[in-house]
Amino acid sequence: MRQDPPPGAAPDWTIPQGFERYTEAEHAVWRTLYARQMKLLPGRAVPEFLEGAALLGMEEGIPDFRRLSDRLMALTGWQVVAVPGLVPDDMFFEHLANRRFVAGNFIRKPDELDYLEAPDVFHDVFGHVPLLAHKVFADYMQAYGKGGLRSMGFGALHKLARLYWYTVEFGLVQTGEGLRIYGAGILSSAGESRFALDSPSPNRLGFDLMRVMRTRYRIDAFQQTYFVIESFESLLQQTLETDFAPLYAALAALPDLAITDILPTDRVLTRGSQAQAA
Ligand code: HBI
Ligand code: FE
Repeated sequence: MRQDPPPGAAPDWTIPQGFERYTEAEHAVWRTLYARQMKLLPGRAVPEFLEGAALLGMEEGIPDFRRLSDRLMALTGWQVVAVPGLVPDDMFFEHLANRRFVAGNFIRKPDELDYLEAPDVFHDVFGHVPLLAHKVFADYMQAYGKGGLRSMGFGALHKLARLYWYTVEFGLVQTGEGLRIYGAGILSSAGESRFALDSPSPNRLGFDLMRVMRTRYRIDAFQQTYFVIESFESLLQQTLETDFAPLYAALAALPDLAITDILPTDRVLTRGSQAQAA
């Protein structure tokens, strides 16, 4: 069954950003969140994220998606388009497959700076867009969108959604300087930016494609397990070179893994105490 877009939205679910309608108070919420994250993220975020944010210029207030898209188009051929909230999976993948990132145009209220509900413009744009200025990551996002469309033919969307969750939203990466954050769900959260790297509570495990697609996730609290990639190049290579069809067939016969399971085959960087989750 195909969901219809809400009134005022185009058939592809996009809406005008309405940049002119933002109030000074809404821009101020953005600046508060931006300043808070930029104090935390040097030395925590992957350098490519910080470079992307600087290149795109996001410090003055909620960015105008037209200006953002112009800059991004010149760098990696991506655009940012506004949507009213969550869009259906097939529409989401369709946009990614065409190098369009969908972003909510609304911003959280000043008294809910740590809110977790529907992704707002700060999560979507601050969290996700800087890495779209990086060529390899930008290609990974498009490959994910194409893979998403294919996964629907195998009834395997919920398995592939876990890959998005544990990479694009909550991924960590190994660098010469130590672990760094690249997942947008972490980068846009003050609490989780600290927790993901510093806390002894969560597991930190080496990334493995099959392993990740078997692992459930939670959306209502800090993660209890993070997966660590070696590089964006290796992540992209694994997704481009893998034929997912046999993986989906194998996954259908394997039980799901609980969020905190650790397998004998896992490369364990941190065996978490899970004290935070108790
Ligand atoms: N819609 N606006 C929006 N943002 C998302 O991140 C999103 C979505 N629709 C579906 C979706 N994500 C999922 O399919 C992915 O998490 C896999
Ligand atoms: Fe997100």
